[in-house]
Amino acid sequence: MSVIVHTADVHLDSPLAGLLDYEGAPKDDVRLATRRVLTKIVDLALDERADMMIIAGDLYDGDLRDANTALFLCAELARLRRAGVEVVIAYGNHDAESVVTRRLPLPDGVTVMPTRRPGTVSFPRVGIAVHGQGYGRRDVLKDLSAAYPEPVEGLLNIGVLHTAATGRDGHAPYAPCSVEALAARGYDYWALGHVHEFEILCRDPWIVYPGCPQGRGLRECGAKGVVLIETDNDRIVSVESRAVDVVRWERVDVDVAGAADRDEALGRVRDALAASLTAAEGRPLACRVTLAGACPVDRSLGARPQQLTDEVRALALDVGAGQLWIEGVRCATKPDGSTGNLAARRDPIARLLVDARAQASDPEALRDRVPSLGDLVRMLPPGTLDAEHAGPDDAAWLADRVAGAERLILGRLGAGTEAP
Ligand SMILES: [Mn+2]
Repeated sequence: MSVIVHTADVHLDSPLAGLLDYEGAPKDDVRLATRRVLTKIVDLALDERADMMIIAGDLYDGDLRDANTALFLCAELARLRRAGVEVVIAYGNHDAESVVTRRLPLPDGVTVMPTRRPGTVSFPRVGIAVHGQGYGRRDVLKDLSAAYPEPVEGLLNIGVLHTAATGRDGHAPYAPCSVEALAARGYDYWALGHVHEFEILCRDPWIVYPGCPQGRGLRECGAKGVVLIETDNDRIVSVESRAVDVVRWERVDVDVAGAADRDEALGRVRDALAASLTAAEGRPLACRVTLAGACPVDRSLGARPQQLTDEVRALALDVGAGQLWIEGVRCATKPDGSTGNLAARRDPIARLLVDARAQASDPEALRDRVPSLGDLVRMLPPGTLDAEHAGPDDAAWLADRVAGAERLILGRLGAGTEAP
């Protein structure tokens, strides 16, 4: 029986994108997360008495600023080699041969797959043959898998490939290939990398993305891990994802529909945060909290975004026992009608409302304002806008901003915070 650890997309020493820069926030935990997760992966491999670790690309995030990242990697891989664990690395787009110019020698016996053409490395001691090709340069646009060698008779055959497969949202379409073609190659397991979500593309044979082992922001939410493979008599008997992330990112959506007052709404936020913390199993948790639902306190919640954010951060300090951090708070609540029809009144507030709603319902008029808004958006730090929103080119995004502005203004004016 043998045990193989399959990981990819560690992006060692890449910065985490979340803005956790407030009093008491664990900036160092976040800064060092990708290193600590590599240590944890090596610990897991040693605990499980692994025979091999496969790293399917993007171990580095890009060219190295100094030697520290590479020295850290050497120290961790040397721990594996001292325990007799085979280590196989294939470069991806972020750590392509031509991208990383300041490499250091890796520990003795670490195998790096060739970059000019696919090759096979056999490890008869552990009964495994690994086939693969790493990236010579960043933008590999051809199907590398097409030229992968024949399987080796009598050994367990594993293909290593950094690939977007048939295309995945948010991932550059590098080394495209089809699941059918991979399955037809005759290997037992395809150890893929590049896509940051754990995904099993096929079970016969196994074709697997382990996902990145550490989320680096809200775009990489939820449990993150590596894949543990167990074999018996040159046959795969189990494939399992193991969470190894050291800081977790979550979107926490809180339904505050019908909340009668601010305390009730914040009480629901508290409950939701407590549940998320439990699910994170003791890890530090960084959350984006979104409040949604129709409620009488809509205007009050939306009127002062910073105050709401600070209140939720205060709750998190209480509930979280030093493990829970609020990346940001979004208020997406709606009025529940209890404040009456403000737009029907005969006053300046009604006029404002009618104007704002007319604009929100007219995509053409909104788009006329886009050039100036676009300049503002480009000045925002990366990650400020939600990834799922297209930005000012998107009519729904613009309408949403107008609705937010309406609530902000009405809240500040004190209009509709209580029934007239
Ligand atoms: Mn990649």
